[in-house]
Amino acid sequence: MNALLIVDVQNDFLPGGALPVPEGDRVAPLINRLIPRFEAVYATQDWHPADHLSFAANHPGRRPGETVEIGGLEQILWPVHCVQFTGGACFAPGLRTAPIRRVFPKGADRETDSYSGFFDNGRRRATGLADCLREAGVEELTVCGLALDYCVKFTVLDALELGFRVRLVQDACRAVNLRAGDGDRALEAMRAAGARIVAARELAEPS
Ligand code: VGL
Ligand code: ZN
Repeated sequence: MNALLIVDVQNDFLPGGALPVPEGDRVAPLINRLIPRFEAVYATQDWHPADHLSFAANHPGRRPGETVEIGGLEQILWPVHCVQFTGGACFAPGLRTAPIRRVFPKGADRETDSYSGFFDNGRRRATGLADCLREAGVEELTVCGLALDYCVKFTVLDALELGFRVRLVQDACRAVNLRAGDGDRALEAMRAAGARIVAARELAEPS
């Protein structure tokens, strides 16, 4: 089975949100048109407690974009975003969420960030997504969402390592591009690891 995985299409990642991804609002309409092509649709949701250590605000004197070390892992500091049960953590209003079978929250542990939808950044805990996909008989995963150079990239790389075939829908993703070119480098890393990079029109129902 081929499933669609929608990564972190949440208010805080849209223009005007706390951690805005340029053109992040463009992906929902494309994703809505992809959804009917899939037997199963899953989503991840960045889901942090207010005291999460990925927030610069929780490190006095530090600013977003700086890095710190937490528990032996390098951590980029972000603006406060996707705090549990706040509007910023909600799915983008334009996204059709009814067809989503199951949502996998990530980043709930204060000490550990989680870019991948499968594991936290220290690979200490699984979210349950891999088991869920295997139980459902999913062999190929089609991935879209935000942000291309963080959560989408790490989700795709883990999916490949776990043995799923992966297609990445390039135009249904947008990058943060903290450094210019991050999005392009992320695409190249995913391609090199075995992902097929496709465009939404190759998958969406012909109209
Ligand atoms: C993300 C940075 C911090 C993402 C989440 O969804 O790509 N990026 N938290
Ligand atoms: Zn986050």
